[in-house]
Amino acid sequence: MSIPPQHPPKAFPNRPQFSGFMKPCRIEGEVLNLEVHGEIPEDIDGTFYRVMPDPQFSPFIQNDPWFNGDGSITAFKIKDGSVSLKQRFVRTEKFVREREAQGALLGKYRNKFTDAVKFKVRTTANTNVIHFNGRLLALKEDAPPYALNPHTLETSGLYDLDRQLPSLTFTAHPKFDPRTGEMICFGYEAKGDGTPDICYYRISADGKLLETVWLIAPVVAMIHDFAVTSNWVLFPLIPQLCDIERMKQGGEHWQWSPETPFYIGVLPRKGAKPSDLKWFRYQNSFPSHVANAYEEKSGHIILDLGLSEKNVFFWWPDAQGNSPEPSSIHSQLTRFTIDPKSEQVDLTSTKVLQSDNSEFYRIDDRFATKPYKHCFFDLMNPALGTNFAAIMPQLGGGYPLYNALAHLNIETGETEIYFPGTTHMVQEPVFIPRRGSIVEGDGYVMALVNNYVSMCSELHLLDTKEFTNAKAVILLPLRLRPGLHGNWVDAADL
Ligand code: V55
Ligand code: FE
Repeated sequence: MSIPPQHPPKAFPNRPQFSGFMKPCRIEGEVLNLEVHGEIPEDIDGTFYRVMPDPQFSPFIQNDPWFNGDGSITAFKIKDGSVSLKQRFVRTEKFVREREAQGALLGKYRNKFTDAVKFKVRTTANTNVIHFNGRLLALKEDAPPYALNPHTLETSGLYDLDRQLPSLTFTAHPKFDPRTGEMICFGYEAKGDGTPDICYYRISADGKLLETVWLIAPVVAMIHDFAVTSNWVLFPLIPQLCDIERMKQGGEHWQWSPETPFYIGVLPRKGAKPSDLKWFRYQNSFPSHVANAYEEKSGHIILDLGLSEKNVFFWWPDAQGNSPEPSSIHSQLTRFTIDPKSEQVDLTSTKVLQSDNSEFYRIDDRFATKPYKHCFFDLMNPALGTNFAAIMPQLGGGYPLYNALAHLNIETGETEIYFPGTTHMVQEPVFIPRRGSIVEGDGYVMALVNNYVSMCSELHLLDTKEFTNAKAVILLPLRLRPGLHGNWVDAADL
């Protein structure tokens, strides 16, 4: 297929994912001294980086999903109680060539057969932004990272680890060992579209490739997030499957498969052979993000992640075209206990840690891979009092909505809720440790909030000692589209 760009660029489609709060933002720039209501504690000194999919141009294909927008990075720098923001698009090959052409060239989400031109790398770099080895890395699971300058947000280019990168792909959810700073990574469809190959690799804090293990998945499935303990890594396969023949015919990269179990691959974290990989199975379900994983004294693995009976990615239906009504999707923070030595690979029981519909689990990252008890996340509970009728015309669509932030104490089972307002929705939170404190969960939680009356974004800052009230609300003079992931980077580490 080859559809040339339109001159002048055409308007965005009249569809939910391009309407209301979801209208593309497309702004690059800087705002100093954002308006602060309340007070920002003096010990907060660092930058909150986050990324959103934000299409530079209107797509030439039908019903382009939110996940296909160009990666735009926002950096909120906080120092001495004041906040500034900077925002830049990642200069991906796609972005640069479309700007030259003055219109969309890339076709469907992860389907190169629908592009108007041939790309070397198709990625939009729109899913996560991490700080590693002096660089900011903009990640999407279909390609290597793009590296950016953490101060200017200028793109320096693809990050290939000085040509050491073993895989064509790099997860948007690498994990970090809190003690060594080692980055634990993988890529799936690692030998190209439709391949069952998984490449597992570890990178030292100073950017040296430590180990590579090539693996084969039982099905070509999306592996969006994964989990790491002291001695194991776990790969949860989402039953969204890829079929290269369907792609060649111009179809979708992904199709929901109700017949496919939820597979969890378990591999020793260090020194593994491909034959050490063991596939556990659970009934067909949708694993969303991982909160954390660790080992019990017995050697059993605890894996905490979001789990839904229905297809969370409702915009990629099953072979019959069926997908759930978005508001009927309910994902719960769920605990699997896995004996990695067991010959019994069929998992039959789980424990729901928190029963509300939730997503975007974050922890005190100093406790990643280790026993932990504090989890922060987004939840949707209509009973909290959101005025849906008032905000409906501006909601837009094509992505899930969450109306509150939660703090779960896993030990006591108690959940504290922060409700940002009756005409607001929340984005993914980040945790900021309190300066000088080594107590798990002692610090602050920050999240972007969509205000559907002002139609602008806000940053809400909470102290975990008083979670239900905001310590500060920082008003932005602009609307940022819903994003995916972000991270807090302390000034001392920049
Ligand atoms: C996710 C997001 C993506 C993607 C695949 O949240 C999975 C999950 C923003 O793009 O391409
Ligand atoms: Fe994610």
